[in-house]
Amino acid sequence: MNANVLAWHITTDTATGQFATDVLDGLRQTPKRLHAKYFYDKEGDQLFQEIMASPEYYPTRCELEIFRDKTAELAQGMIMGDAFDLIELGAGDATKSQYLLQYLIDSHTDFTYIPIDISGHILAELQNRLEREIPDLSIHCLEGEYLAMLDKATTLSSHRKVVMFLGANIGNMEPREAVSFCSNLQERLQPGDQVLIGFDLKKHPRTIRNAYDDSAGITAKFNLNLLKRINRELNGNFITEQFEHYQTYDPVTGACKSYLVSLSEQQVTIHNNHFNFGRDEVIYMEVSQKYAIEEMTTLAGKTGFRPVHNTYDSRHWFADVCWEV
Ligand code: AVI
Repeated sequence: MNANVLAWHITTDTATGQFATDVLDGLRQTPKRLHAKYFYDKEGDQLFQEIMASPEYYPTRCELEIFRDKTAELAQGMIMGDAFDLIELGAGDATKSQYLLQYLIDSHTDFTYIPIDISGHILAELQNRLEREIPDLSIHCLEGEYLAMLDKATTLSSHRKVVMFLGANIGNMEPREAVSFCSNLQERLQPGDQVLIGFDLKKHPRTIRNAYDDSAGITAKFNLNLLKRINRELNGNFITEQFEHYQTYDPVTGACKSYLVSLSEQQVTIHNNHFNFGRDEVIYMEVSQKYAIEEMTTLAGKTGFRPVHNTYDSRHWFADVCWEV
């Protein structure tokens, strides 16, 4: 048994096993598809940092502008006198939320910051840094899946909850998935609890397409890296030069989708599973859904929330919306 096969057997019921199952299932579908959540291995994280720094990728800078320049506006709905828990789903390094945390501390607000992330390592670094930079902050990290940890947070305290889901991550859900995600969130909250969600808005179609098809080709590398990851971790033999990144944006539906196109007729093998690709056949990789203001409001209404306030960046390209149960 070679090392790869051995590794395969050892890990079939772990995270790698789930990765394998999702990849094999996805490539058996028509059209073939891979899940964008698997973009983020070490190389993928690094490429995503480069995307965020690229001149074309505007969403991160827009949301940063909101948190840096409109902090009081963001905070206005949250501060009600009573203590609350400020929960952040997928906190990462909290670059944006740190402005809000500092603002709430400076205005003597009684709250506990509860960052949730699947990476314990990221949380440990975050906690260390915030304890140094905002010494008065009360922080309680929760490592795990968003909704499971949200359930845990509700058992930790009976305080009012404000749940943040930033970074236009909701855009990486198909519209029907966004509905079920928001409904699941709403079911876990109590009347008076709030959510603060970051949405990337519809805008000139070329601006959006360029953001996902940058001239330096970083987004292309980001997508192709998932094929490399499959080769590395699942004993695959994708020839990445035989695939090309292709981006679409439909200004009517707001769906911005990325694909990898097979440049030849070819067969790919992933641990004894064979997949045939026709020339020009695509793998659907990711949706980054863009919203109109009315579409955000409709989503709130469908999932049991009442829209309270939208905070925009100066160009109205991005919105952080506050909804209440
Ligand atoms: C993480 N997520 C919100 C990014 C987006 O804009 O959809 C991921 C991304 N994919 C390509 N570029 C950025």
